Amino acid sequence: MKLFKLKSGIAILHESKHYLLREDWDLVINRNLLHGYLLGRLKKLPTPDDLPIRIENELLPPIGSQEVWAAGVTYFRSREARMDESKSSGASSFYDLVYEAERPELFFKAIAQRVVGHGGTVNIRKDSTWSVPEPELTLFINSESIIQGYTVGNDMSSRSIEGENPLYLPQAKTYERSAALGPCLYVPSEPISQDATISMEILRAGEILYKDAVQINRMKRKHTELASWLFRECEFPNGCFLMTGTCLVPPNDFTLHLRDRIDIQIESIGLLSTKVGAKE
Ligand code: DO4
Ligand code: MG
Repeated sequence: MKLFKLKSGIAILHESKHYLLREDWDLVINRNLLHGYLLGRLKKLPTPDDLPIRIENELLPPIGSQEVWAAGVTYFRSREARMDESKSSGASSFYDLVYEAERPELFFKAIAQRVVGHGGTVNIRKDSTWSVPEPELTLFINSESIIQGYTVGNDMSSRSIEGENPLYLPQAKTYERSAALGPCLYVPSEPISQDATISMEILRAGEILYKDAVQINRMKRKHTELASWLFRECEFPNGCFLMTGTCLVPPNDFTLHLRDRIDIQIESIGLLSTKVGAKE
C-alpha cells in the first residue's frame, strides 16, 4: 500500500485503486500497526471513482513534522569513497573505523522545511566544488521505534566540504533543499525485501551521465539496528525518517550542475525525480 501526501489529504493506493483520506498526515502515519489500520480505514472510504483529485497536481513530500536523520558508511562503497576524498585531511581512518564499529554513524539531516518531494528541486551549495546526490532507502520509524514504512531518499552532499575536514559534515549535508523524499510512503505488510534494487540516473540536457543500480542487501547493518541506535536517547513523538546510507557513488570526476535531473528508483516504492538548483 502506498500513501501520497496531497494538499487536500492523503491518497492511498491499494491493489491499483486510489482512495482519499482527509486526515492529518502526522496522526495517520504514526498509528500503530499502520498497514492493518489502513486496511480497516479503506473499507469505509469512498470508492476510487469518487476520487476528486489528480495526484500529480497536488503531490507534497511524504513528511509532516518529522525530523530526517541519516546513517553513513553503511555500505563498503561509501567507506571507500569517503576514505578517498578525505586522504589529504588525514581523516581517512575514521571512515574505516566507523564502518567496523558497533556504533553506527548517525547524523541529523533535515527538518521538513528543507525537504523537497518528487518533481521538486534539490540544491547544490555555491561554496561547494564537488556535489553529488546520495540515493538512499529511507525508513519511516514510528514513535514506538517500529519501522512502519519506506520511501526513496536523496541525501544531497558536498564531497569537497566533507573531504576538507570531517568536522564540516553538517555543512556538507544540511542546507536549504538538501534532502529529497518521495514520491510516497510505502507501507507493506512485511518488511521490504532485502533483494529490492535501488537505482539512480543523472541526466544533463537529456543525456544520461551516470546510471547504476544495487540491491539493498549489500548494506552492512540491519534496518532495525539503525533504528534502535537512533531511539536510544531520542524521542520522536510523530516518528521520524532515517536515510540508510548510500552505495551508489558517481566517479570522482563527476559533480552535479544546475539543471541536471536526478532520478532515483526503488523497487516497490517508486520514482523520486528532482532537478538541481541553487539557493537564490
Ligand atoms: O560520513 C559521511 C556521510 C556518509 C553518508 O552520508 C553515506 O554513507 O551515505
Ligand atoms: Mg548519505
